[in-house]
Amino acid sequence: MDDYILIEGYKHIRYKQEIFSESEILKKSKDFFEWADKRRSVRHFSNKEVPIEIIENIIKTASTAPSGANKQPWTFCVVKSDEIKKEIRLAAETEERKSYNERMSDVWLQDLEHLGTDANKPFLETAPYLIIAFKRIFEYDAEEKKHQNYYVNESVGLACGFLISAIHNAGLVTLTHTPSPMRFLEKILKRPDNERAFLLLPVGYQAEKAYVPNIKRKPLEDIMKFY
Ligand code: IYR
Repeated sequence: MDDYILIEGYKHIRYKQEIFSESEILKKSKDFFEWADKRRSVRHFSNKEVPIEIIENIIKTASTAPSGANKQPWTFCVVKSDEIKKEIRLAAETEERKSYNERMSDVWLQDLEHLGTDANKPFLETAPYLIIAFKRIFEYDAEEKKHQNYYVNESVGLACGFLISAIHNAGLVTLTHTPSPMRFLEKILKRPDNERAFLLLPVGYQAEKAYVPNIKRKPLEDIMKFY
């Protein structure tokens, strides 16, 4: 009977989240943190195949993120084709070389030094998949009329966060790659004019021997202020 109500004439269905005891919640929140804290941005990939169903599940998870007016303003392009990966790598490295050699300031380059990044992006060809997240800045209706989306950057940023967690949960690795400018991705993947490249994430197994920089997360007292 009471499994739905009407608000402004719109159906609202009953929602019931599982409830745990306080001690269970304490344990779950701690366990989840410790699991999340194991995630690292990894640049050394294995070329081992990953079934597409796993990528589909990861993308479905990303799409559970909240979004402005529930517009879900994202498209995730999945690249498996070796030819397209090569094309993306060449274009990304061309932009990156310009960035590292001319566009980035000395301070910026210094800030990146300890991470060991440079303009070479072999992972764009090694990883079995590249996922390119596009933000949809507006939508076309059936009459080709444009309708705006809301909080697009926040929404797609959240979806990418969910995506990264889903990748970590599956035991796979990724990194957030942002070749700048990224317009070449729209051209290579022939995306419609309402889409802008947002983030590029290679996905796969880590290389047998993968290395990550020895960096630390900020302590709680630096990131949390209690009032
Ligand atoms: N987009 C470049 C440079 C780069 C910038 C930042 I800020 C990083 O945290 C890491 C890299 C690249 O992908 O190499």
